[in-house]
Amino acid sequence: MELPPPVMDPPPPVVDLHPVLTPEQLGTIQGDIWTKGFPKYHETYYFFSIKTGKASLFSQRLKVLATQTPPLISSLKKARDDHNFISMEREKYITAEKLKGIPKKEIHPPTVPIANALIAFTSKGLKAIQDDSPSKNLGLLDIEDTDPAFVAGMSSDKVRTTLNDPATKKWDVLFQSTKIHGLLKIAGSSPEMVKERLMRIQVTLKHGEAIEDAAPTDSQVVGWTRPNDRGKEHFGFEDGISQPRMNGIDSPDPAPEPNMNTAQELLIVTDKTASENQDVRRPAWMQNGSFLVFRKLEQDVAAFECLTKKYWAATKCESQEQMGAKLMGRWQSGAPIATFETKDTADPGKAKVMNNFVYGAESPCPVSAHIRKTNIREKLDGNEPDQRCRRTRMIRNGIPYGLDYKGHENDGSTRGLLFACYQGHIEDSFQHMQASWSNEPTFRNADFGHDPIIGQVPDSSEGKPGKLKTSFLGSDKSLQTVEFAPLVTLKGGEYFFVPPISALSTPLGSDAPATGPSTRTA
Ligand code: N7H
Repeated sequence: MELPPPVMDPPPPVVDLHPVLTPEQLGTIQGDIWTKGFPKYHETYYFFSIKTGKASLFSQRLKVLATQTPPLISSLKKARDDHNFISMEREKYITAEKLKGIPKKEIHPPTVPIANALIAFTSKGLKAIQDDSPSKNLGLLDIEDTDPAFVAGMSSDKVRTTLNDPATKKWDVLFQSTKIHGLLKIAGSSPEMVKERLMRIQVTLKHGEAIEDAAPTDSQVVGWTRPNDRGKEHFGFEDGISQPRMNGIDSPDPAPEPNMNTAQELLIVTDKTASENQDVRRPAWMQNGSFLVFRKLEQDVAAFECLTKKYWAATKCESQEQMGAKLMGRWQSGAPIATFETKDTADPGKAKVMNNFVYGAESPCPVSAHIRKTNIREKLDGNEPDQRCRRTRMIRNGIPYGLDYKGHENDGSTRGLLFACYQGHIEDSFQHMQASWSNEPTFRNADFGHDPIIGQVPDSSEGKPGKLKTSFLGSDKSLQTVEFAPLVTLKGGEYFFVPPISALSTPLGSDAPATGPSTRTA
């Protein structure tokens, strides 16, 4: 007798209980503060200064910028609509080409011309606006206790010491400037689209009259998605796979706990307290804004390749690629080593969406690997509760800069990542991740050492650059350790606040003073 098919339990529904982003929030939160961020092939960061004595004029121009139609500063809604439009246009093009009998491989949809912009301020920039307009009350005193790192700035001794950052004299001249008040982050489909959008915003903000370049040298930093390896950063790995998801704009993450479904207050400033610090005090206008950490991180690709080439056999890895994957936690395709232990998968498309894994005592992913140091993906016993891990959540929307490395050790070029991440609280997120996890050799296990990709160590007492020490298990489960000079070097950066678009009109912006009747006589 044939048995009836077994009755299977339906899969448990994916529940995301976090509050949904409202239409008002989609219209006022700036559009890069999202997993997908601005669609882009090219991106320019322009750092500006509000001219001394010109903050009132700047505020007036800011209001003009905020209220222009069509908007020059993009909201989340605009970024989402752009992504949808691009997908639709691609689909339309592919369908039309297929109907003409063109094989799929030969179909290359044209790039949709698009540009988007974000504006952000340093604490010095907010202070400049406040000081010049006594009638404004930005409530900045309130944030000194809650957001001390933002108020101090990335170049302050306190922040640099916390992060083991190099001395500012080793930074690019632009970031040694003490006059960085604001940032325009412009992303687009082509350098021309980006340039045009930047110029229009500079004209609106009266460049030369109300604002000026933050440094006497070039005040722009330019990045692009690598033409031959779109999506991959310079060490050759697919980036931007694992990102937090917000209810109301992303589909829920079906992965088991701890998954990437993330409460709004961890990524944007809301009226909720996300911090352990219960006494969070921020003025109401900051709600729906987010803190942006920008770091220009130079990557020594020759050193990375040399390290894995020299040591993979000695450290009992199966291949040079496997050693790289042990350092990163993912193979170059993006496939996690937690799931694919011995070799990369032939299906990188599948691997790309494969964020559905957790670690455990037997995981093949070393606890020192970059992605395991920066996202623990397991409930921790001891003193780091799961909630602590969640509070480090950040949206990463960086872009590579510099020419591709072609295998000549001293090729005279520099390259790296323009790292940008958004979060609701810098101390809980970026700072905790970098200082207490990646730089901390005893986190989570004293045997495994530093994060080999972004770990930073202070110089020795004789002023010599420090070395990273990182360990992983070889194929025979023996502990293997490598020691090397850091592969990534900070060339400068800054902390910014990205206000909601509504705050650009009030209180940061203001109306032009009413002009009285003309006194001019004919
Ligand atoms: Fe990292 N890389 O391209 O090699 N990073 N990162 N990162 N990073 C990740 O999973 C890289 C940096 C995080 O949820 C991947 O999306 C490089 C800083 C976090 O599983 C790759 C640099 C900080 C994750 C890289 C750099 C972080 C992550 C895998 C510097 C924060 C998600 C792709 C030059 C302090 C972890 C992915 C998760 C993933 C690279 C910097 C954080 C390939 C080259 C400074 C949270």
